[in-house]
Amino acid sequence: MRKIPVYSHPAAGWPALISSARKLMDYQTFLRGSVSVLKSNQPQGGFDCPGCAWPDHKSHKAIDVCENGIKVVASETMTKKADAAFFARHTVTELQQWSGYELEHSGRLSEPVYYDAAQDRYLPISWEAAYQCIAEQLGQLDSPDEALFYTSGRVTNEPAFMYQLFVRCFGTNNLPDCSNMCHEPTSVMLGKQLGVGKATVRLEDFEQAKLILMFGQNPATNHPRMLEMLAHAHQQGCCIISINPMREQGLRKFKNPQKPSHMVAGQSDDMVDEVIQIQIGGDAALLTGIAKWLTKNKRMNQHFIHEHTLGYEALDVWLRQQSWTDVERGSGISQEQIIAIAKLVADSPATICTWGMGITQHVQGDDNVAMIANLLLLMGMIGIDGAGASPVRGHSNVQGDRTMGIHERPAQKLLDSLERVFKRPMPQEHGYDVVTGAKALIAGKLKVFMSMGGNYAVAAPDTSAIQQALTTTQLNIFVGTKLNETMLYPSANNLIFPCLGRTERIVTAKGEQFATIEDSMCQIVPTQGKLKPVSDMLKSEAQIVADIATYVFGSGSSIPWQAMSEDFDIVRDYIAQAIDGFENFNQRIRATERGFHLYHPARHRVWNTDSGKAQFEVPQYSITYVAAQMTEATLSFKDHAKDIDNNDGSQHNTQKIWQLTSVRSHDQFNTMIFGYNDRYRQTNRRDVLFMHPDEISRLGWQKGDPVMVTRHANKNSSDQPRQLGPLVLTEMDIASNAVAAYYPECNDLFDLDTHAPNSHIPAYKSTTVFLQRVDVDAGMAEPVS
Ligand SMILES: Nc1nc2c(c(=O)[nH]1)N[C@H]1C(S)=C(S)[C@@H](COP(=O)(O)OP(=O)(O)OC[C@H]3O[C@@H](n4cnc5c(=O)[nH]c(N)nc54)[C@H](O)[C@@H]3O)O[C@H]1N2
Ligand SMILES: Nc1nc2c(c(=O)[nH]1)N[C@H]1C(S)=C(S)[C@@H](COP(=O)(O)OP(=O)(O)OC[C@H]3O[C@@H](n4cnc5c(=O)[nH]c(N)nc54)[C@H](O)[C@@H]3O)O[C@H]1N2
Ligand SMILES: [Mo]
Repeated sequence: MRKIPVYSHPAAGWPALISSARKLMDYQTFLRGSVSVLKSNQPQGGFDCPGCAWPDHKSHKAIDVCENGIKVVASETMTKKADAAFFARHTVTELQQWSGYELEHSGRLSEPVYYDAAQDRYLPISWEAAYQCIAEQLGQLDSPDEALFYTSGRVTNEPAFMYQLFVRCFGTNNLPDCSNMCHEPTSVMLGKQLGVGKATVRLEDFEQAKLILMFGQNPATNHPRMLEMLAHAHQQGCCIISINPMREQGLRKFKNPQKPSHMVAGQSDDMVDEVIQIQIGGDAALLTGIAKWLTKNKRMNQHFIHEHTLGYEALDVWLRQQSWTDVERGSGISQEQIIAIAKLVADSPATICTWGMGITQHVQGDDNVAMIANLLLLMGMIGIDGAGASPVRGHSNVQGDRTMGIHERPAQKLLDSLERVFKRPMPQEHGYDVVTGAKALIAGKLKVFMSMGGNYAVAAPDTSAIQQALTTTQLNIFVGTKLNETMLYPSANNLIFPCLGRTERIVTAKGEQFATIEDSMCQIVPTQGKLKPVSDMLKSEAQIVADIATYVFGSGSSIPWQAMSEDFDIVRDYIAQAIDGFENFNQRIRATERGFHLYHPARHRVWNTDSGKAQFEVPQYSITYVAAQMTEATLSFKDHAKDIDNNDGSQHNTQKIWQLTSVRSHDQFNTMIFGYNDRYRQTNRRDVLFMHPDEISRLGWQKGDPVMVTRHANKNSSDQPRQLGPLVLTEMDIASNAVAAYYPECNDLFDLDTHAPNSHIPAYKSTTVFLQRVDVDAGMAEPVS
């Protein structure tokens, strides 16, 4: 019996758009916003939406926008400014107390500022004085490896290429990026198994697919434009299965803004045929069960396996060793149900697997991706129409940034071609990623931190420790559009540079420039902002990189930094020489309205792997890893139970161990909190803990109860137990051992030592916690309405 009230309004559609329009009004930028939205994701001189990385449909519908794209655009186009007057009104100590929502609504960063410790305030500084300071501080380092250069995935290709070039010319590969926290297991494992760490599908494949397995994704909130594709596929008879511990309401019904019958007559499409409510961290076990049945019953594609792959025998041996008991225990799904999915897979002539953070952000994230790739290879589902791997990237250009060389572990080929094109040695030693970089920061090994966009400390685990570490460096440089909590823990020299956003015009001495991005399906797309910049003191990211490079290397550098920043064609000519697949970049990007598709060898069954074949991988972790973690945590909890102040009076209630996952709400873009309403999950606050109503009553608790969440110390380090709360207990149709909270407020529950082995992705989607109901009526904040 499900007691959860079901969200009965369809996802997207006019209600969604109207709600966004109201948001735009709130942002006092309706006009600016609507002008820019109408140009977003449109051919000819529009900008690529700075929201998610889902591709644009080739038919260029009149308005190819979504509610969340509108919010992201509204956030960027707001006219309110966090300017000198704003910083004069608020000390940094005061701003440290502000929520993500309040910081987001403080407005656009609009002039360069530095931290003045005496006044505890940010004060204006000239660009020249700031660059001078950077050149001095970088010049004083004992080694270039004492500096860390982070990137977030909104940065377009041209500035990203210049930035990695600057960092490497400076002498380090310390180039972590948000990818390290996002689809890194995808990049690492698909790279190893298929030769390219990117999607093998194109949008057209969704029109021909017969089965879509969607793992760990909430597209109604995070990739709304994907819904239209899913609805279309579904209408054509494609079976869609969502594998998710949560029954995400936004997927149940979908109103298509492109369909008059939906917008006017109130009809809607059902999106998924079935939700497999898997246990958190249970995907590898589920995929093992499916693969086990397929191989045992010889329903795999033997011809493809023989022709194109290596490693089948080892996988087959391993699959035989896995018992159905373990498969069921690891996934929380019955053998019968798993076999039913396996039969669908066996019978489908064209299967796509799509996945998001529910797959990657686990200790077993690498294994999860490997098992998805294994499944596709078993069935020969790579290199045919309507089939393939569809990792769905987050930030609009996170994939492009990596292609441009933002990578702490660059391929030798990239370093060699940079050396050839720029005629200088490139650093060979691999650099720090997000996790190892944060640990080096905390250990005091880094003296300079630079952030090209993003909110490093808040997005990473161990937020407080990273914030404290940032106060101990010699120099921090933040290039961003909005103030955030990473910028509020200043070091001796601390600079914030405001930059132009995607929607704004980049006008240089050479005229108006357009940039490019790469979407989640390897399409290189032009993007050109159309709005007047919110302040005339903003610079483009390319300009900022060029200026820093000029101050650091002197104006006699053989690399024409300034010319590149003034004329993006020059950058593109270098990219064409240095990066595979970009030959004749300038011509090709102008040849068609929507850019071009990068050559993807695996789509053509060309395997750029070590062996020259596609490779099966055997998982590294036991498929009962999560269940074992829970048993271990239960035992260690019992040891400590007597120390715990159980206000509830009932031992039983607190002895259960839960898996906690962290998710995004409908009103945020990562750490940028637009509002408090999570429409499809029906909550108006962010301090919530989602739990199944049956579990709530089993505990004898009630919805609305304040609950403390405690995580055990990581036994592999000198870690301390971590607590979060009180959170408001909230009903959700979620798997029985699972609870969920919002990212990033829960990030101090996660530690830098718990991550996947190869990709180092933090385990944001699974950590064992125990819960205590507390009695803090007096202390609970009122929900925000
Ligand atoms: N509006 C909006 N759009 C966004 C973003 C945003 O914050 N707001 N962020 C962007 C970014 S950077 C990214 S990476 C994407 C993220 O997009 P998604 O991957 O959709 O993001 P999440 O909300 O983190 O989590 C996805 C789902 O994983 C499920 N899940 C949790 N644990 C497990 C598990 O063990 N197994 C399975 N199968 N599922 C699990 C959760 O229930 C949730 O439905 O969205 C991008 N687009
Ligand atoms: N617990 C938990 N933690 C997570 C996740 C999770 O699911 N759970 N998800 C992870 C994922 S998938 C990701 S991608 C990371 C995100 O990590 P980040 O990419 O670091 O975080 P964002 O919140 O996207 O960054 C927001 C900031 O980017 C700046 N910005 C916005 N637009 C621009 C621009 O055009 N140019 C520049 N230079 N700056 C700009 C603004 O100043 C803004 O404050 O978080 C990760 N952390
Ligand atoms: Mo992401």
